[in-house]
Amino acid sequence: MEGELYVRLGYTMDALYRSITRHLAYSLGVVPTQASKRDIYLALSYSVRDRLLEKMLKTNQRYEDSGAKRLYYLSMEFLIGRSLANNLRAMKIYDQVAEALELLGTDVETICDQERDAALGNGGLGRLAACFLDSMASLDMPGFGYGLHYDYGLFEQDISNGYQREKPDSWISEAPALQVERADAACIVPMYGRIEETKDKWGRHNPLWLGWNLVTGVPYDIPIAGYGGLTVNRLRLFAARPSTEFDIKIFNEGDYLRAVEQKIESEKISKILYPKDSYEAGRELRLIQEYFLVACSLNDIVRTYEKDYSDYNKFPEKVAIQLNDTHPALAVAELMRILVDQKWVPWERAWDITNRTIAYTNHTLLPEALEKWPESLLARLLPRHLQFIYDINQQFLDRVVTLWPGDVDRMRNMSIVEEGPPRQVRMANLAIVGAHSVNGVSALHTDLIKKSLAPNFFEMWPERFNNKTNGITPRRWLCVANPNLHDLIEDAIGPGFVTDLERLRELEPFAEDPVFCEKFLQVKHGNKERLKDVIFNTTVVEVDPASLFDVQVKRIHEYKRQLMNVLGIIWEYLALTEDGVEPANPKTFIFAGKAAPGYWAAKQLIKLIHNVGNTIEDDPKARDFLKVAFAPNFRVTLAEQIIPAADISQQISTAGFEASGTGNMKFALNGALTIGTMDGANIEISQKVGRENIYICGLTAYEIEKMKRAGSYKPKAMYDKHPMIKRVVDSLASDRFCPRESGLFAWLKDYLLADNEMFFHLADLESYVKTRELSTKEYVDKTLWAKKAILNVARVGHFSSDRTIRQYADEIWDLVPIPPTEAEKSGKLK
Ligand code: GFP
Repeated sequence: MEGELYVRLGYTMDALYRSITRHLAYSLGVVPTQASKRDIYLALSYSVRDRLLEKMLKTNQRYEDSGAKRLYYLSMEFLIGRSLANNLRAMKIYDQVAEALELLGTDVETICDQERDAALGNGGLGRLAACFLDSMASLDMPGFGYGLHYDYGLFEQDISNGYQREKPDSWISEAPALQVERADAACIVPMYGRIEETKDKWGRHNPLWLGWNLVTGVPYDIPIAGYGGLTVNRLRLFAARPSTEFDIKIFNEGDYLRAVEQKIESEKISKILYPKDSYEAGRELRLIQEYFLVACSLNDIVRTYEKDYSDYNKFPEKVAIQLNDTHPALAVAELMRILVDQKWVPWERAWDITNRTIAYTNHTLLPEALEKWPESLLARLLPRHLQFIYDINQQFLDRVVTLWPGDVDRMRNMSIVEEGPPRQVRMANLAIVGAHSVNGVSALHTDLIKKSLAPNFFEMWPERFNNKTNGITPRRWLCVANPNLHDLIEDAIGPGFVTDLERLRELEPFAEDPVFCEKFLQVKHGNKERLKDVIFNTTVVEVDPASLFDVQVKRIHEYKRQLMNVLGIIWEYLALTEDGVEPANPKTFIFAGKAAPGYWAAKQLIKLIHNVGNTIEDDPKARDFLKVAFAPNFRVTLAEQIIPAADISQQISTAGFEASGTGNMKFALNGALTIGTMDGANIEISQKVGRENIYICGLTAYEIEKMKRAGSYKPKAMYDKHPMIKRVVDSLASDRFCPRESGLFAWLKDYLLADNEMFFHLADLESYVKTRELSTKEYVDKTLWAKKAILNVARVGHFSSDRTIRQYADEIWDLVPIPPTEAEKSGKLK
């Protein structure tokens, strides 16, 4: 039955082989016998793309026929990584392709390995967006991503003498095999210009936005395959192009160079993804990018809506828009502008429509990440939008005054416009006022939004605030990243858990089964062997798979406390070399992560990790017990190689700072035990896996908050009192870890001992080190370890992004699945 279906779908080995060789000849112009791996990768990608596009068109037809509501996920970042292997698994053609590639004298892993990552994101927020796209397609939901088609993704990281060096990541050469250009759906985006105050024919105030510059938004569609391959949604990424190839007027005036300059100016908009923590540097371009995304997306959304409806009152019943952080918050003003200025919807009704359509997700409480834009910049770039923002603010503050007459402080705090100098527009306030839903990404984070980020808003609109704890897609983070673990689980509990992850619970009894435990440990060992090669090839550090792999991989940031991990390593190193205390098991500390190019402290941390590693390696007393490896150029693909090989997952952010984390979920799903603080989703993970199966340490968010308020954190006193803390900190201040660069890390002593040290490193250090010791001891007992690890796998089903997306769909979007028709399922054309 399935065989027949595959013939009809063109998914047999024969059909795939023919398709690949056809693309080799007609898309690439090479004969199979002379094809390079890269040629074969491209030909296979085109073959897969053909099939995905066919399904994408059918899916779209299905959505159109059903008249279903659609969700648009607006995000400046989509960290998709590689697509090919994921698509092969989703379409269930991995084995057929493997056979076809054998005929071409190669193998599927080698070919999939040719693909470059699409690194169109920085970290958690962008990867979450990619997991959500996967879940929406896998759940047959009409949900679409809208983003920017950056020429350059996140920079590539090289390490030279322990220092990070950045190189451009030219992803664009990769793109054609993944996407289709949709020039037919291009749109025009106005910016700059001036307002002319006029009156309409009834004498009403009628401001006109004139004299703008125009930029064209050209969409590129990347098909997103749901698991099973029948529902294929799309991620639409907009590239900026000049509104005409060259400005004819300037060109005709004979100023060829200025015309070329203007072309380059327009294309700059989608050139590069801004690294996090660097928005400051090019502020104006970043704001233009955000607006460009919003303008292109809304244009597309409205155009799609108008194919079926002319009455805008129905808009919120047919359209939901989710803002991934405040980056696309201008959507509030843009939708108002479209409705009021272009569709002649009265202001009040337009506001109701806007509010019922838009929802906002907050991903961080870090004050520096809360976007504010100078009013003067907005006035220049988007004069009409600024007028809408003023009007929205006025209406809103009128309500605040009615509710709390005379409470000037509250008004000042809630206003969308912050008093200057300079006056600034607060994007979070705009998003909260404009959206009908505001959600955090873990239970603790949502609680903190209500209590500390936006308490006044919460008091005004308690029903608007809700939690949606993050999740991850098991398709990528288990099937693709850890196929052997997937197969082992499938042998134990049968198929189907990949789309129903709570079913992993059925694994629980296997935690007591010695045969299963043994196989589980073997899978882990195999993954460690593979990672050993990856590390050796990129760092020349030789790690031992029999050692405990203790892993911290994520963006380098002070709040994530890679520094505390290093302090822990130094502690163990000093105990070993000076006090003769050996760790219970040899340990390999694996780090990976990028530091924003302008973030000095984070870059110093990378150097410190390398230097501590080198010092240990050079010390014969230490090198057989401890090892440090920093794997360069962290990206989705590297995460897929590292996470399945981890024994310990370090999730040690200062409590209250990590909104959720998603790495924590990926590691637990792959059978690593977490050492973590009570932060973000760690708390919910500990509730699910059980406190005996996770290593919790450090202060809670509320304890930290209390100490901050009381000013009672005195790190210097801890240093004076605790001899080991003193030894660790003093070793940093000495040249022990920088013999050839004297004084390099001396700043860290002052940093750690300052009363205003924001991340409470020393407050948590002792508890952290003790917890690490316990975990290393327990690691020696393989039966106990396997049991705990298996229970982690069995109990993290809750953290599937399918669950998260269902909650968004039910509680925020009012979105229902539109499953494939019988005709689609049987492969018959409609
Ligand atoms: C942010 C938060 C994380 C959270 C993700 C996704 O990540 O705690 O898990 O968003 O919600 F900080 P970054 O984009 O900052 O890495």
